[in-house]
Amino acid sequence: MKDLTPPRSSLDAIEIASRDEIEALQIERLKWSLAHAYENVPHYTASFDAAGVHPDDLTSLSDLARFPFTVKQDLRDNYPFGMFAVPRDQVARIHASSGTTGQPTVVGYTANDLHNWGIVMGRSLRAAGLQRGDLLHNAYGYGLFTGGLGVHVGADALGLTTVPVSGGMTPRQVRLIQDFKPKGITVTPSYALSILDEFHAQGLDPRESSLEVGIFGAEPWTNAMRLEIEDAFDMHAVDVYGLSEVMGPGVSMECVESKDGLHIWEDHFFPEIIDPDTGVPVEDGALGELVFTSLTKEAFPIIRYRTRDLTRLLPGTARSMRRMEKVTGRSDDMIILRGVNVFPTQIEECLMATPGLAPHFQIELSRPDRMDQMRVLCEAAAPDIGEQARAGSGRDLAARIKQSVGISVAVDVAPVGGVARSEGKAVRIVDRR
Ligand code: DLL
Repeated sequence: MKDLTPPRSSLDAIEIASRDEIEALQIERLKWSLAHAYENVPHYTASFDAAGVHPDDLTSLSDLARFPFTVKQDLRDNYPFGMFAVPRDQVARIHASSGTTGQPTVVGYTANDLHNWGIVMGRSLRAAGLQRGDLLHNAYGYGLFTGGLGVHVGADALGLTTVPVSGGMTPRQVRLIQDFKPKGITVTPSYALSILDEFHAQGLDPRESSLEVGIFGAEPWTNAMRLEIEDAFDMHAVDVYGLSEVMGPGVSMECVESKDGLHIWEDHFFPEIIDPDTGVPVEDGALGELVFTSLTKEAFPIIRYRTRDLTRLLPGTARSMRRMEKVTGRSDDMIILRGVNVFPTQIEECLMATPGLAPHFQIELSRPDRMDQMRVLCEAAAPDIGEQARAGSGRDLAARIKQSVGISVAVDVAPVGGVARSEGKAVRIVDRR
């Protein structure tokens, strides 16, 4: 793999500023953001008043802890535009969650917000090793989902040549990679695996492709998966994080030279980690729920938004801004199986360590006789692996899960192609309880 470290001279000054400079900017912007939300969004006026706090009460960054949280239900209650802080005709773009599980949540951006999104997402693509003039194959979905258009606005800001292919039509993905020779690909890690399979199906060697870096996010993935993908494509694999409520992709990004967690672009998004049960902020380094406050957003300011994502804050390394550890999972996706907490990423780690198995998997939960049961559906790594060998790999995986996670699960190893493929975010848990 090539060294893709961006020259230090190409970084924004704030990326390598001192902590004092960063904090001075944060406090100034935080005061603006709290006042902007309080004055323009009835929800924040009411919630601050109810908590007995006023934006003027904030004199230090730690004072933020006195302000109330915002949760997804608040967005639903204000559907569609009730959380906007500017008149509708100043909103340049709207995105929304799919709404398959309930009321969709709607977010908006002014032209200036889109400009700032370009700054943070462009910075993220640069941190991955891309520079002006490079070709990017963008396979995140375009549409109401923020992935496709969010990466796109960053690619424009950085001056890349973007192929806005979006998700799906996997044979065409491979064809365009072969023909256009992109340097970078932006895609969910699970869909990257589908593209990988398609390379093999077409008799092509993915290691011979032009790709030098993959920028993966929108769903949890492990370091074991990173190694698998890096080896399969002979390219770097780095992590990008974000969520619609806070902006979209480009809230935090891993640097290609360090691959040690994701630097949060703290000049636009202020992070906290809280104890999910008590809501009390914890020290940097401790595991908890990630909470974000936007510092510059005009159309949709967000104050202390509870992401439900579990991670910890770590000091800066390749950049001065703090890092977040790779997300373990969402608290919503935590399975409690007979008293043991389990995340799909733990199953992924065990799977990746088991020989003979492909990296695709799904977890099925059922309750046959009042006891919760977990079944892991995965598949053989190669078509010539027979039934007996598959059963053997299944036993291996079950033993590994028992040993490292502490739960007994059933494992089914299907022939190649037996696990449903994703074209975007993978569905890891099928709950039949
Ligand atoms: O998934 C934004 C995005 C698009 C990020 C493309 C990265 C790349 P939402 O659809 O609102 O936005 O989903 C946000 O996805 O709260 C996390 O639970 C999860 N997520 C996003 N990035 C990562 C990541 C986009 N790198 C939700 N690792 C978040 C783990 C992630 N989980």
